[in-house]
Amino acid sequence: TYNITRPKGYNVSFHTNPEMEKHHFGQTHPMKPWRLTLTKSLVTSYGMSFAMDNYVARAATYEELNMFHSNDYLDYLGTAPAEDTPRDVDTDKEVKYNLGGSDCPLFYGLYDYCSMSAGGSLDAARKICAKQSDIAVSWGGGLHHAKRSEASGFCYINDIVLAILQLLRCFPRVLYIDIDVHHGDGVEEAFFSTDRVMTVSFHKYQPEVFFPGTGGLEDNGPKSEHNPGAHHAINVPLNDGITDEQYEWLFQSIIGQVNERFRPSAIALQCGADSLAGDRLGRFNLQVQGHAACVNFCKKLGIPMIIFGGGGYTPRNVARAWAFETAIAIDCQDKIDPVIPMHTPWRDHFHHETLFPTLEQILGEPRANKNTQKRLQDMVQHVTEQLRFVNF
Ligand code: ZLV
Ligand code: CA
Ligand code: ZN
Repeated sequence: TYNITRPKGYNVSFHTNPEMEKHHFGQTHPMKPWRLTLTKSLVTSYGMSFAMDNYVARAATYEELNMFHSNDYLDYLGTAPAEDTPRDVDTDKEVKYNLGGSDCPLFYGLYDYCSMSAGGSLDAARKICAKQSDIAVSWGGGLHHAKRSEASGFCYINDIVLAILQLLRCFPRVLYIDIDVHHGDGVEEAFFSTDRVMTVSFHKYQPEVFFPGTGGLEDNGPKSEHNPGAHHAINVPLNDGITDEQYEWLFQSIIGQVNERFRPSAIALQCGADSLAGDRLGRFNLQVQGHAACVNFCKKLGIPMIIFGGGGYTPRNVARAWAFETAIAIDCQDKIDPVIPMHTPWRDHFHHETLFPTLEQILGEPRANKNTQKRLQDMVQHVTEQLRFVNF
């Protein structure tokens, strides 16, 4: 029934590692690597795999992880537990590296999980650099909070930073865009002092209440004008309940301007799906269509791009969004039937049986929208003023 063909004039690559999906953060932890299995199930059932180059990426090596992360941190990460095996716990180090708490538990196979996530994103970056791919997809990546020597917010290894470092070997300027509901603090920090990477994060902002509490409108990079990174961090702090219509307007106004001033030669787009309505941790009212419109807008800029996953804690909605965004990447979004194919494995998980459930189906009663149009306009104005300082 589906006749999904390769996109005309460009090439899409899809980077996965099915071993990654088998890892567990623990019964009550919201991060479920299994959502990747559900995503792959939809992508395959719609026949999209025939339209892309599919790669099972090798795990990243220690040396590759070491391009961003410190030796002492990686060495401790490497001691992550084997189930029921006694090990030396160094409490001081666990505190220092933020490992073993409830956000970043030390679970069985942790090091493998991290190196596979990074392996997929690095593979994506290599294919973009080699011009073998124009849009490379790494749904197992997007772990934007990890720091050089510290785990944070379910993220241990910052695969995005590693992939961008790879892109910087062959492209003069990389634009990082982050539509996860959380602030992309780890990526922002890593490239804080360079004018070769501009970072733009859209997120819920309510310090002291919502993680990680950084990313205010006025936080635009180093305060010293002598630092090349000045004005190269853009933050779009939002309130609960933002709608598709507002988000699309904001995204297009901001990214449109950023593209004109910064002229990126490659894009890294983090597509955290916790910005969708009904997410277990998120607070927005975005539907798959509004989330995916961001991917479509970036695609139409015609610049080589890596698409990463990220957050997303209601697995059925994560899979819907990432499958539809894969369809946008291969330009078959108008060909696919919103009714989820009958032969889709785990089809009963999608209880509305459609790729696009209505807000009412997702939420019952939609969440109150606390974003005024005036505030959104002021934010666009602020970004316009920041970008006056940006000249490549
Ligand atoms: O989606 O967590 O609020 C990329 C991403 O951006 C916190 N963490 C931290 C700061 C001190 N705490 C509380 C500790 C929480 C313990 C475990 C949960 C368990 C069950 C349900 C929700 C949470 C939770 N944790 C909700 N928000 C947090 C954040 C971390 C959010 C990371 C987002 C990661 C993958
Ligand atoms: Ca974000
Ligand atoms: Zn998130």
